[in-house]
Amino acid sequence: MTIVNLRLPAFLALVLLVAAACRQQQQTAPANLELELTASDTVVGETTLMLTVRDSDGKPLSNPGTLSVRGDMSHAGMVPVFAEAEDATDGVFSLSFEWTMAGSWLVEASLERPSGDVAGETFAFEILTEANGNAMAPMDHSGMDSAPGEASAVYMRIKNRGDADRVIVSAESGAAEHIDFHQTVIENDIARMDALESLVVPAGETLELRPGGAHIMLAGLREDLRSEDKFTLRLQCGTGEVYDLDISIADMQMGDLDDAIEFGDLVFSNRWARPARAASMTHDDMPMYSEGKDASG
Ligand SMILES: [Cu+2]
Repeated sequence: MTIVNLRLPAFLALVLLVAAACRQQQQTAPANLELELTASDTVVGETTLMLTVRDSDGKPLSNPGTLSVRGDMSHAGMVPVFAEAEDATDGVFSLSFEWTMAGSWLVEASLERPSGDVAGETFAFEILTEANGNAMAPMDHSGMDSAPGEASAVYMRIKNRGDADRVIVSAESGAAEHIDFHQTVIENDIARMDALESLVVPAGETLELRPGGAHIMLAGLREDLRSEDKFTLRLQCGTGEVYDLDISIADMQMGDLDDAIEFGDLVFSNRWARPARAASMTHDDMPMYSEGKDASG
């Protein structure tokens, strides 16, 4: 079992907070406290988070206070996962948590001291699917150059002016190796993504792909998707037609783009994707961490 602790320098955490765009909370620096967060597992599913609180001398605090954590996916506007713990043993909180999806997570730990002061810190985790969990090692987030590949999602509106349903069965692009159709499902305040076999655009209706709903997921990016750039996505209909669409890369959900393209009965508009970083893996900048080793630096 791999234990990972990827501590973000405060400035980088802020950069990521800005990049995440949907996050609203600012963080407070720990006041003379050292927080360390580890996870028993970094594959999708249940895990135990352990937060250790030490004083400025490195000694575990006997009565640190009350801990609450909030985990957010760094993409796709997912619903956060919350957990709380009131009791710490020898300065260590242990709480049950669930990685609801694979991808980049930011876990924000807020510690309310008995005095009422709040200390907070944000930690990054790269969560893998069960299938690739053994094949890939977690990577350091502290240097932007060695960030693991992120996922992106494409959103758009597809209007069907015809009187037959249209079914989009596949998508491909030079921008990413893996492209899937997903539907975000929220149950008991936990979000997950279900795979969709196809995107159905009923006759006379408009299908809206949007954050928190159906979307086209890009993984295994071949290059960084940078804000204000574009890339081409090809969708294929069950009847064989292909639609080559230019997709705008944008930092956050924007208003309507004036970009309607018509292919027969179908009109594609408001096509955008989230910026995301491709993996940059060279041996020099890919630190590996062994069990329990503190990866912060
Ligand atoms: Cu998805």
